[in-house]
Amino acid sequence: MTTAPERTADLYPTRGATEVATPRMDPVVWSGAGAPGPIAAADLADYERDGFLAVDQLITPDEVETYRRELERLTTDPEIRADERSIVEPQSDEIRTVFEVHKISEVFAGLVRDPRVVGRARQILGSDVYVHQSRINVKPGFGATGFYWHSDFETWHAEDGLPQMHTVSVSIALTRNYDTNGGLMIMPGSHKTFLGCAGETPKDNYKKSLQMQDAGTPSDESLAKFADAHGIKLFTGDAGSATWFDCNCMHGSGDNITPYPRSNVFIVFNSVENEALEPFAAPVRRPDFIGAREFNPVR
Ligand SMILES: O=C(O)CCC(=O)C(=O)O
Ligand SMILES: [Fe+2]
Repeated sequence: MTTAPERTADLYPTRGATEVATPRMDPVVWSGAGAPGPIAAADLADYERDGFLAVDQLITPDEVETYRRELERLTTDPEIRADERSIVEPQSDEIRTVFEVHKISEVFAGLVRDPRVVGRARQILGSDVYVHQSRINVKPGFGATGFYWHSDFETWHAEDGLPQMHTVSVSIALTRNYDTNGGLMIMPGSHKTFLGCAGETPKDNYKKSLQMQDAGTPSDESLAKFADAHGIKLFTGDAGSATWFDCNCMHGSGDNITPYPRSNVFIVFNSVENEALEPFAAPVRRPDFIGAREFNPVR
């Protein structure tokens, strides 16, 4: 098994024989208090405590239209459908996710560079940032499957080699999030504990885990403990609203059996000071379109 070089201590052990909880060793907000940026000081303090920050209207209705059209174009283009970047629903065979949209679409590349977007990421992480992953998620309704509970950092550490919790995600709603159509749920405050999961990572785990999570899945007992301690918050809001959340939040989403689609664009910013190393707990790296290996700062 390939492991990270000896000199890089593994702060967050995972995928061993048993589940292990480790207290977070890293800051949540990496810039000093009062650091300039689009996020107000009080909101930054809430983000530190809860691990997330909801923004009611990050982009305007006109912009939502632009991004929604682009999502439509990408998910109906046969060439993109055939590309390895596209993941389809296990049941219906419909496109569920397209990765690396900031590379295959000028429109989404522009969104990443938008000061309202990258500015908040820089402010939270206190440094220049690059895109570790970007994707559009489509939950068309009438039975699209959800994402089981997980910490993104658990996977990015184990399988992509991110050494520290110096990473933030933004999920921008392109359709309205009701309380019924499979919206994002986060356990507030869960980002302060790292839950190392039990079980070795199979080779090519990502192919399966992108459709249905297996390795890197917390036990029922731990999820119950986390939920009792932290509660569960569901994010609702209009298209154009956004949820910023720390890489170690325990989060997931349910199936969408309503007729109302739920689509979003999802961008993961990592600090340039936290470049991906070798996987900490997996035999091989995941492909670059899932975990970037170019660390060029967003300009
Ligand atoms: O937006 C969602 O439903 C959750 C997606 C998610 O957790 C992920 O893409 O890692
Ligand atoms: Fe996630």
